[in-house]
Amino acid sequence: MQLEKHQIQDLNQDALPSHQRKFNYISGEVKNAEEVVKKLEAFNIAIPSWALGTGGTRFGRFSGGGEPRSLEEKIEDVGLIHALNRSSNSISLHIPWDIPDNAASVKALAAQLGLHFDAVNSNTFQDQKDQALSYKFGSLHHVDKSVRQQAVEHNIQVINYGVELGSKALSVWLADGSNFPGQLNFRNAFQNTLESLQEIYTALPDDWKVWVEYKPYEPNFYSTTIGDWGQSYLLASKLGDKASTLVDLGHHLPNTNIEQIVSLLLMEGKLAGFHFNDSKYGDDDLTVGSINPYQLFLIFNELVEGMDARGLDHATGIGWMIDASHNVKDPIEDLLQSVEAIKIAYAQALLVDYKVLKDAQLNNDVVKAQDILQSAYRTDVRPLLAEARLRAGGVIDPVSAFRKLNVRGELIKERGLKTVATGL
Ligand code: RM4
Ligand code: MN
Ligand code: MN
Repeated sequence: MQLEKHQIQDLNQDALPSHQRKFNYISGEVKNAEEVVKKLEAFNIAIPSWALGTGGTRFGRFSGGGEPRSLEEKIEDVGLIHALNRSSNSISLHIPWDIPDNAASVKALAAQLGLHFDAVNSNTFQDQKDQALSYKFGSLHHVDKSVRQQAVEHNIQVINYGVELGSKALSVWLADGSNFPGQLNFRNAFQNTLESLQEIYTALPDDWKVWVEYKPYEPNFYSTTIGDWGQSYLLASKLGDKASTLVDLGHHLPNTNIEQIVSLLLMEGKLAGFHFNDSKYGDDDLTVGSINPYQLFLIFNELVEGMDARGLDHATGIGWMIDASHNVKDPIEDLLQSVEAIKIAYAQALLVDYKVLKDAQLNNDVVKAQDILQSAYRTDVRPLLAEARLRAGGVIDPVSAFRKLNVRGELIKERGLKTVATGL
């Protein structure tokens, strides 16, 4: 299914008068409205191929129907998201959940929908059919060299797929860890991981990067070999310039100050990018901004200030991606909400006057500093987002457009009610 231009225009026609009123109001209130709209237009967030179907937990999975049955259909779904919000112009593949057997035709389909391929992700946390050796006790950190070798080769194969698709980064997340004290020698596990990553690093093309993701627990519950940003940063530093640390918002213990981590990684030139989601307890993979939108804003506040300090382009300086799972929502609606939440936080951060904030900091004016941040956070920037979408050819209100156009109903007609997408 593809959306026609006239469908989008018709919907916008109805919503225009109300949008115009709100946009005029905020343009009068905010000094840099025009600049913010331009930046929002340029800002895109990659959609993960594994999040287009219904997610599940170890207790069950409740499919909603019309799920993509193939990589091609997943690309079409991202095409639909992008047609509505004009902010999701790339897809990130998880291999082997999605194997681009025919790279040329997959690439052509994506290009036709205005999409390209973001980072490719390897998977050594599950055993695949026909796999010689098991990852039950880990992959790149494994005590057995031949298991490590198998995992290294898988990562190199993923790079090769990515090269064919035009990706520029390999994202590595390892489930490697231990479930019980004494199971593992921490130093050896770390050293093995480093050596395996070094082999993968050597296989990277010149213009590629490797992103090292960390996570404190799950599936292992006593230790994870790349468990926090310090361990990831240590690996990335030892590997070299092409390696950096990927921050997944759900991969922190409760109350961790993620914005401070982000600020320092950025300062060191070692922030690869993000996996956006939200959580209450752990790696809950909930809709971005659904639980703690203020934290998301504070992260963007550090990002904007830190990226400007380093002269980085906001849209392309680091990787922006969603990593979420949808157990009870329509996956496309959930992703539209997530993209919206990310862009809201970004726009609010763009409202912060960093000169005035710096002044407040230098004068230890704590009250003023808090006020500057919270005033930006409490500004309703949604009309700025809608304006950016409108100018880029998208819809004023993506979720309501998705519903009015009965997109899910059409997808169910096309694909059936009982389809199951590969992924989380
Ligand atoms: C992990 C991690 C990875 C993701 C897998 C599916 O918790 O977030 O980034 O690829 O889940
Ligand atoms: Mn992740
Ligand atoms: Mn995760």
